[in-house]
Amino acid sequence: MNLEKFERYPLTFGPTPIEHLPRLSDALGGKVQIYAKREDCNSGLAFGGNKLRKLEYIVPDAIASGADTLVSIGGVQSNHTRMVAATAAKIGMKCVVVQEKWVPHYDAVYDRVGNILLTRLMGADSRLVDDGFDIGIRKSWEDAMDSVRDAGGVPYGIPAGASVHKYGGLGYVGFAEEVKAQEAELGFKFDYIIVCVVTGSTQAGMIVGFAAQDRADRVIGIDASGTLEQTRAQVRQIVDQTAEIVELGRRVSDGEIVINPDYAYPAYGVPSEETNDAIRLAAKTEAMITDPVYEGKSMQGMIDLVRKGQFEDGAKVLYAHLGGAPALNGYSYYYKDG
Ligand code: 5PA
Repeated sequence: MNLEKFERYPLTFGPTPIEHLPRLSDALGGKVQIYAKREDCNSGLAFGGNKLRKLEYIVPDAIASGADTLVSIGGVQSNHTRMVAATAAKIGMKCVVVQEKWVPHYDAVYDRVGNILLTRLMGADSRLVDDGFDIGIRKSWEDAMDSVRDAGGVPYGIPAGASVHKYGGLGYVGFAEEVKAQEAELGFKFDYIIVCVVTGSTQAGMIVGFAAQDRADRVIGIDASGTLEQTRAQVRQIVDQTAEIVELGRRVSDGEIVINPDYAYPAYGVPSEETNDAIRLAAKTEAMITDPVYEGKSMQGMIDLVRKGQFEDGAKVLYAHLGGAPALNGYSYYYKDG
């Protein structure tokens, strides 16, 4: 496998810390030890998160293309569009982000606080549109690219979640290599890795990276999209494309792509009561803040799987915390009593 041959523009602090979560582990019976890899603390750019690892491999291509404007897309409270806006500010480009109505959630300040507030603050042209949830290539995004061209600019398109981009999977191949190096220092190996999945390139990159270590099936994706088949197909496609460009040297089998659909209810972007309880438990035991759209659902999934005895006694579980806490501000009513 060869990740080194790709140019990387640093946007993060470097390897992210792995933190033991003893109080959460105890609260769940103490038979499984839970750790978190803190991707949410990976950068000083606008609170960081998983998109920056991906964007580190995309920025060199954007600069080389001669573009002057990054164009991307997400929901109203998208973390990804916040990260694209941050990246554009940092590298001195303009930024247009389309923010679709992906979430049936109603809150008076939903489009004023959290991610979208930060996105605007960093100078991005944030365009609200009424289209609903879809992780694929969108007309609204293509329209935004055209509008930049019409104004004499040179756009560089980054799809939802930086996922179906030719280099979208590379960042999380690097994650797997980083975990391996950290395990050597820690003196033990993780038995399972838990990761939230929506547009797919985070898990897909991990699958390719861990496939090189023959343990891709230990990466358990917790779906938060609610559109399992589309997400699964997108993960499959990104796995194949990424495996090819990093020269993994073999095909990843379907059995190595593990996605659990049980926690995405009631809908993308809407937390269940169980999601909110998971968010509260992680906050109260470890001061680890998760959000109602993504990490709260993977936290819920991990908690439920531990409680159900899905992991053998003594197992070490690594929760990939991918960021996303700013969205909490758009959901304040759920948490008015904690
Ligand atoms: C997101 C995505 P993938 O999209 O790579 O599968 O990652 C899922 C995910 N956790 C997990 C957090 C905090 C995320 O932000 N967010 C999207 C966004 O627009 O913010 C791409 C959907």
